[in-house]
Amino acid sequence: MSSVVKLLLLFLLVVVFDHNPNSVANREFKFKNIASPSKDDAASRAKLTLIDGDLDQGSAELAALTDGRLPRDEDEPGANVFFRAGSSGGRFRMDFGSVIDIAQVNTYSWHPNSRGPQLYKLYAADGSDPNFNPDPKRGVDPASCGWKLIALVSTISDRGEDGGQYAASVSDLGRHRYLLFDIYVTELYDNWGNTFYSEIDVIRK
Ligand SMILES: [Ca+2]
Ligand SMILES: [Ca+2]
Repeated sequence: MSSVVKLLLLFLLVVVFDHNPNSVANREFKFKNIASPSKDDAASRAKLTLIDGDLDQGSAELAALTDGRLPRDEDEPGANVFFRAGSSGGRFRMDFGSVIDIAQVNTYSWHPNSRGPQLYKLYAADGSDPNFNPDPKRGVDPASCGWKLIALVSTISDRGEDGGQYAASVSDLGRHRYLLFDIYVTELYDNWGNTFYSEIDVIRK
């Protein structure tokens, strides 16, 4: 495949966002353009591993990202996964055990202010690259060790309207065994910019 065609394919990847403002967000996680979180998707059987960064003391375990359970209200730390307050985020890996054809990756978050929006880079790999490094820490570009950058996902609004429930959906990722989530803080004004991630769904083709 020529590099021009590859470039075009990269831009054809569709990323969709959705937002329920504080006034209407509720435990049902219903969105206009993105399906509600699922209990029974490929992520629910995947193995999650923290690669870099520390989860906050008040955060749930990584497994809460794929347990199909959702927070019942807008500020429920124990039902969300978030990196340590004051840190700049971190990285975790999802391993499906074998290569699967991924139709969608959907990420869901909920918080009444700056920990609501999402900002992350999504990478994928099939593990076949001889230089594949499953654990690239911050400072190592995953694209230099067998990972492919799939998308930069940002639901951050320029209207300063931060709170509520967010969903982001990346489509048509192709065939991969691993996903790497490189998670960033959404703001640096204070220590409270690490997103409350409630669930991540991976939908097979
Ligand atoms: Ca799920
Ligand atoms: Ca969950």
